Amino acid sequence: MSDATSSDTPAKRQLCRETLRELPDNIRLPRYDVSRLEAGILHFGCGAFHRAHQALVTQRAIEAEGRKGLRWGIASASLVRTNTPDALRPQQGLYTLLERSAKGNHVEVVGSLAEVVHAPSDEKGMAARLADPNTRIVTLTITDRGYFLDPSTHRLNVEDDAIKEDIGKERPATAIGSIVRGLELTRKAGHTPPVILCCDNLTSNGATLRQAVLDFAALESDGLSQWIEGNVQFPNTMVDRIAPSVSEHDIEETDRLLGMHDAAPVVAEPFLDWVIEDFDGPRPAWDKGGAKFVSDVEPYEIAKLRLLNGTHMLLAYVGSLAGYKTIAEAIADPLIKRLTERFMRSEQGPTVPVAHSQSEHYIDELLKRFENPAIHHEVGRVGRNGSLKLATRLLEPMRYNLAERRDTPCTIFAIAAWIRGFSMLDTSGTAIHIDDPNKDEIYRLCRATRENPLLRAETFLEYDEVFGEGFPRQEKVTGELAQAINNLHRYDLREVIAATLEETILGRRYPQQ
Ligand code: CS2
Repeated sequence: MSDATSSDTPAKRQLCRETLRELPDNIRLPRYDVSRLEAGILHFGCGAFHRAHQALVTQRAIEAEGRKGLRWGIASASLVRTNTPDALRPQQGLYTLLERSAKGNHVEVVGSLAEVVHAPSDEKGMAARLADPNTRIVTLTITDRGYFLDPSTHRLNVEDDAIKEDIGKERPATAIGSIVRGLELTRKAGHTPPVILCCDNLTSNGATLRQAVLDFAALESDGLSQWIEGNVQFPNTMVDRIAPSVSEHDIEETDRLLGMHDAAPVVAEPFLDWVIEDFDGPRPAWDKGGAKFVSDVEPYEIAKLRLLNGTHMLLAYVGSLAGYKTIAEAIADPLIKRLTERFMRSEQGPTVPVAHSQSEHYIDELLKRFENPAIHHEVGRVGRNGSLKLATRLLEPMRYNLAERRDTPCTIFAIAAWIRGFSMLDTSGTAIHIDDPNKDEIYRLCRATRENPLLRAETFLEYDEVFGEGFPRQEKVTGELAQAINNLHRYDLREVIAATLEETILGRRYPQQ
């Protein structure tokens, strides 16, 4: 930048405030003075999803309000790693968003990050930032893993070491601990607390976060927990935009499009949706940027979690067994597409509390979104942390279907495919790496039940932390899961998918007659 270099080779120009005006005309720029933004929002989790979704909607909101909008800049924090702050700081928080579709790219520079924070080394600290009266809204995208919830009860896992470590700490490391500490400071100072918006794919995400915060606060002081209960709003939200991880190729392409370097671009599909439960208090004009404020988020949330995220799990596990690298590659396989459609229309669809025509329309739209060939959404990434995601996305709808006496062969198949991944060996005979906080226990269950599909099905279904307590018609579920596990071990994947679709039995029947 200004002090760039005195060496012979001039430094490559880099995206920052000073170089904004040099960008080609076809790049959409922030339509406000980015140097005058103030942080009114504190964000936990400065990842690709946040930057492709909330930061863009906030950019639109700031633009819609003119000068008044400048108070809604975001102080966006990475909670552990320094890569994103390191990449974004030299760019004063500016970065490129590439919206990709088969038709081409829409390229936009986003400027709504007023500050980029690395929480552990931040001088102020997250709690003090939360308690700052200028912080009117706190948002979170920390993935399921960041909440330390028991997956079957959705309550804070108070036995987790990260949570135990944070109790009573002045500068907690977890988001939940920092929120509680920040609210404690707010209460002491007598300020109005900020509204806290969870933007992760959890069931009733606001209510779930609220309960986790109350659970943490109660470990420290009942008074604080009661004060939070009576004074802090945690609206529910539904967030939706597919944002794959960024590759070297994406960075090179962005540099080519900009004619200068951007160390931290993000990629997303054109689709964007954000539904927020209405709350009291000031907020950016997010509704001008594509968000909706509604009185009840639940129908949107259930439809999204089951039809989008649940189907993503099926595609990720079946796709990876088939050797595909991305969701788009997996669904381009006609057999997998048939399985996916059956799963969406006959199993997940009927469990969603919206009109049939609406859910069919959503399914049609989703199939096109999954097929977007310009989005390289890796199956390994989509499938990670499955043990935390199964309950909401597959098991709850399956329970509902079983109670309604509706069969769920595709759901059972997806669960069997997830389990199968943990017993796959690489060429050196080692279990393949799967990113999951419970992976050691899952590998252990696989080793303990080797060669015995029925025992494996029973053992997994008894793994309460993941599967919860029993299913309606448990014996039927056990038999079908054993069958699917057996088939995936013994037969060619395509044969197994075809048998699932045709509802035929391959090999021996479980439980044995
Ligand atoms: C995906 C989501 O990785 C996953 O769990 O299902 O990240 C999904 O892409 C987003 O929720 C789309 O809105």
